[in-house]
Amino acid sequence: MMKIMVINGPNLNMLGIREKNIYGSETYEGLLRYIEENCRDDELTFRQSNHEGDLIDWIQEAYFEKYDGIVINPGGYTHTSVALGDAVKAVKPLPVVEVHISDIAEREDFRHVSYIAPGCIGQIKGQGFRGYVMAVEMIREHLDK
Ligand code: CA2
Repeated sequence: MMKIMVINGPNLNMLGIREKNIYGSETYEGLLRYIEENCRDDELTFRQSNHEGDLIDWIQEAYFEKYDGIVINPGGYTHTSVALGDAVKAVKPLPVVEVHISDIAEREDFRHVSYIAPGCIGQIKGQGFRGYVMAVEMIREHLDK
């Protein structure tokens, strides 16, 4: 059993309300239920905030509270936040996996850049909600090695 923090960044609480063509029609609550149901063996802590500093505080909390890993969808901060990228690097060797519901490589150019990815053990994009479950599995495989 792993202790994993699942962090969602800005606007992900709006899932299922708008932009259903891009992110699907399921809500944020539906996302949490989906992850729970598919990661029954693990102890998951869910966090969501629209504020950059909250995300940084939680990354540090996961480190100090000895979590086994972090799954993070940093939302739009992915493409802007040096501070969030630094936070991920600061908690090394805690494994962090970056997740995007949509395929950011197939969208606008400004979404092709990630300030978070360099500190992560992996990035999963374009797999919908399943990406979060794949990220937990990626952490498990990383720790098993
Ligand atoms: O594909 C993803 O998961 C993203 O991280 C989602 C971010 C976006 O800025 C990234 O480039 C890719 C945005 C999340 C906004 O979610 C909404 C959901 C419903 C309605 C409006 C926004």
